[in-house]
Amino acid sequence: MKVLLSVAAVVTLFAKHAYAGYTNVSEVPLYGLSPPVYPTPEGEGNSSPAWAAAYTKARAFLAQLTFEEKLNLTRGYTGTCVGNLGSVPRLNFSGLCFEDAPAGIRGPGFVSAFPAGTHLASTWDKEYMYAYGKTLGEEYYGKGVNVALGPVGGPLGRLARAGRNWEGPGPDPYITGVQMEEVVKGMQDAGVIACSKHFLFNEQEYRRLPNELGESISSNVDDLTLHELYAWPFMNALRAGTGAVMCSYQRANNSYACQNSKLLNGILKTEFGFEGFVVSDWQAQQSGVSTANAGLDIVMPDGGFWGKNLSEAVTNGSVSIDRLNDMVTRTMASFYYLNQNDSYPSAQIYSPTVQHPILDVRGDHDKVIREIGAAGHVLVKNVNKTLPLKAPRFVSIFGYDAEVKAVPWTNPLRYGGGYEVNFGWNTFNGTLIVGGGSGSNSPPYVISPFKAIQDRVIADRGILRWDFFSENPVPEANSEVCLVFINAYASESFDRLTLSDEFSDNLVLDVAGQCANTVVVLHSAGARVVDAWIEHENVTAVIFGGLPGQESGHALVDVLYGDVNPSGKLIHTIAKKDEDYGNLLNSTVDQSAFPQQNFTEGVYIDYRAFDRDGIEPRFEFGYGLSYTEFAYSNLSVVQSGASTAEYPSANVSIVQGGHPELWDVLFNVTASITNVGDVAGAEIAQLYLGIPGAPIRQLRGFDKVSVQPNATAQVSFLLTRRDLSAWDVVAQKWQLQAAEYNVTIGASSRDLRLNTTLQI
Ligand SMILES: *[C@@H]1O[C@H](CO)[C@@H](O)[C@H](O)[C@H]1NC(C)=O
Ligand SMILES: *[C@@H]1O[C@H](CO)[C@@H](O)[C@H](O)[C@H]1NC(C)=O
Ligand SMILES: *[C@@H]1O[C@H](CO)[C@@H](O)[C@H](O)[C@H]1NC(C)=O
Ligand SMILES: *[C@@H]1O[C@H](CO)[C@@H](O)[C@H](O)[C@H]1NC(C)=O
Ligand SMILES: *[C@@H]1O[C@H](CO)[C@@H](O)[C@H](O)[C@H]1NC(C)=O
Ligand SMILES: *[C@@H]1O[C@H](CO)[C@@H](O)[C@H](O)[C@H]1NC(C)=O
Ligand SMILES: *[C@@H]1O[C@H](CO)[C@@H](O)[C@H](O)[C@H]1NC(C)=O
Ligand SMILES: *[C@@H]1O[C@H](CO)[C@@H](O)[C@H](O)[C@H]1NC(C)=O
Ligand SMILES: *[C@@H]1O[C@H](CO)[C@@H](O)[C@H](O)[C@H]1NC(C)=O
Ligand SMILES: *[C@@H]1O[C@H](CO)[C@@H](O)[C@H](O)[C@H]1NC(C)=O
Ligand SMILES: *[C@@H]1O[C@H](CO)[C@@H](O)[C@H](O)[C@H]1NC(C)=O
Ligand SMILES: CC(=O)N[C@H]1CO[C@H](CO)[C@@H](O)[C@@H]1O
Repeated sequence: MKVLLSVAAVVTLFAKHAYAGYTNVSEVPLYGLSPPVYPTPEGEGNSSPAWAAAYTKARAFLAQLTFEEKLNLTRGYTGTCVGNLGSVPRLNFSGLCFEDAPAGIRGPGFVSAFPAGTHLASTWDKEYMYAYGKTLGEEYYGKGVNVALGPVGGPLGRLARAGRNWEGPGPDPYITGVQMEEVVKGMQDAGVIACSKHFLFNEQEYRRLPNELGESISSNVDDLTLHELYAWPFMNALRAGTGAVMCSYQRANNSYACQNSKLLNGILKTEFGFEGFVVSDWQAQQSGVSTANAGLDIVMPDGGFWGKNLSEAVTNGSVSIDRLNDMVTRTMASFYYLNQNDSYPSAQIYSPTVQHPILDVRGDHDKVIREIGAAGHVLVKNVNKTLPLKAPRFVSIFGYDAEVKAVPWTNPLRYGGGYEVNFGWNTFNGTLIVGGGSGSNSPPYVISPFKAIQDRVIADRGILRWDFFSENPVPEANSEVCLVFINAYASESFDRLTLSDEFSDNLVLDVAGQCANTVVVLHSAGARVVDAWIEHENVTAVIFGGLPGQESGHALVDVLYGDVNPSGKLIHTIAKKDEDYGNLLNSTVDQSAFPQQNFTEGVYIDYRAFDRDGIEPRFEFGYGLSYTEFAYSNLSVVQSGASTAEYPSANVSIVQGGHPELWDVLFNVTASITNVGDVAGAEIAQLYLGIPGAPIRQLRGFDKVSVQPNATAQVSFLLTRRDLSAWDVVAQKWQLQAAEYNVTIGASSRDLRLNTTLQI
């Protein structure tokens, strides 16, 4: 692929490495502007033999198409799927079916409701991440869906109250990258094209689209932050082979993301060597010629600004025929890359108002959903071994979040909320298993906490008392344990107004005031502050239950009763109060015609900011308790044979995912983890790296090991060239520094157990 000299290189000549001389990145010349990068590099299939073979087939297919047929493969039509690519009936090509979403197919029956992305991330378990992608992919395959609209790696979670933070892993790019990579692999091993989204900087819902006030919000992000934070996880998704990428709604450096040539032609298709196709988010296209030339390949859900206009634009030369051919070649290459020409099932998505045959694609996915559900629960408080419960005979249950529903649903397809439910929390809507909007799913059933606990209490020959509605329930004096269930809802299309709500806090305080053994379970779509009651002497245990999907109650009971020893850890910082997130709390509520959101904090979001500013969180990133305890020892760092030259070699071709040497392993770091408690458990050991000039600690590895009591297991972290590099804005390359790097192994980002340094 051609090397394009980007204006970013010119912009950044003012600065060496970081933006030297500037304390405020928004004062760097041309900040907030998006340099032009044209033309779109043609997809070539150079990344691997599989891509090369796919391109050969795609070109042969293209060669048979008429002009009209080519145009048909760049746009959506109304149909049974959420997105329906035009067809070529003459050649028996029936188009491609696109469906939502990242946590389960949204809409049809007989599909599973998986845990949300944030819940999966809380497991810190690569095998679960892969299994999630694989089983979810099997469901898409079973329904004949060609393109699954996930996984999500953006929003990353810059703003604590942003509405869609729960769809993807969380505000750390490393764990987000690992999860995207594993989910893409799993989905595509099942045969479905993964569509990694949203590219890029879709960090708030407020004014994400143009409206009567004016254009959408512009996320203004400097080049270093683009690379080290927001685009980082997409590199993993691309390396894993993602066949599609979705461009986002909002503007990026004042140019709409779906017509942003720097992002699509420059970063994605040149620097990251993307071979597949870019599809617009639904109605995200804001112009015709500009989107085509900036690298958009498919517009959804209809013809948008293309259709007849694209035909005219190609005819009059505003868009080249090569660009049109490239759009179609890229799309068909992904189709062939996944071997979808080889007896892929035809799409069977029906409207719920039409009687149709049953197509059950769930297999035994409930098992892995339950396991991931349990592994994603995070125990944050457990006084005097309150948990696990020891077969209590008198159990009291309180709170709207304990049972499936308390009032009739207004829309049965939008379980747990949706676009239409515009409030920051949902008092009486029942237990929360997933957030709202297009990232929601369609549960075949929901195991509520109440159901699962009741089954367990019955087996223990106990009794239950419950009250889901009162604001001031009265526990019976005989209660051995009082379980209080609350939640924090969030959805696509609006940002949250608070990180807690008074109704729920009062409910906890009310129960705790009367019950000496109060256990709080909190289902939340994003961070939720808990300081109103966390230190209450009667609140003896607290579980962040996340968004666990259809097996919610089972997964919880597995943890509550100790059948599964909790090992989940927080994937975002829980602050003591909303304001501790500072400027990273709210979305920008800019009423101007060209609203701006300057990402002047750079890479300092979540724990990076709390560490820099010395703000003590309530629970830090990476925190979570177990029913046992672990000791850390034997830290060792072994350098591999790979080159530690300052930059990756110049004369190596880019493959999908970027420069291949970025993935060379330079160091192997190992440590020993000993279970010093009395029950078996799993520990997630975390590696934080101190790169000179960067935040004091950044996650660059994690490893989960199961360890029997008194036994020791080894954890290992492989540090790649990219892990150790900083983005050099002048050279436009990842760069190692001849310096000392701090290596810290911890049980969380603040519970640091082992230290060493490595020298490059
Ligand atoms: C950074 O500079 C911009 C533009 O001059 C200004 O609006 C903003 O307030 C500055 N931010 C800080 C934190 O100084
Ligand atoms: C954002 O940055 C631009 C460019 O430096 C500056 O003009 C503007 O005032 C900044 N906006 C805010 C809200 O800081
Ligand atoms: C374009 O796709 C639509 C929808 O599938 C189909 O009805 C139409 O026949 C196709 N047009 C051509 C030229 O093949
Ligand atoms: C399209 O399918 C029909 C029916 O299966 C078959 O007869 C025909 O040969 C196919 N055409 C092409 C171009 O593959
Ligand atoms: C924990 O148990 C010990 C011993 O029974 C007791 O002294 C202590 O008060 C308990 N702590 C709390 C916070 O309940
Ligand atoms: C804790 O619960 C007991 C009832 O068991 C109650 O008497 C006491 O006041 C509660 N403590 C607080 C601080 O509310
Ligand atoms: C933004 O945050 C502040 C607290 O820091 C709060 O007072 C204000 O109401 C918030 N605005 C919105 C729109 O949420
Ligand atoms: C890393 O080192 C450990 C301990 O020597 C070893 O078991 C493991 O295989 C190494 N991993 C790689 C990829 O070299
Ligand atoms: C490494 O840690 C030491 C001690 O905390 C600190 O002074 C130094 O700045 C750190 N170096 C880097 C590169 O983060
Ligand atoms: C662990 O080792 C200690 C000391 O040797 C021993 O007392 C204890 O019983 C062992 N625990 C288990 C669960 O094996
Ligand atoms: C790691 O190094 C820092 C700085 O020297 C020190 O404060 C800390 O105690 C060390 N941690 C461990 C676990 O050794
Ligand atoms: C669909 C539904 O029941 N929505 C309710 C959820 O809870 C809120 C807040 O109490 C109510 O206002 C909604 O009507």
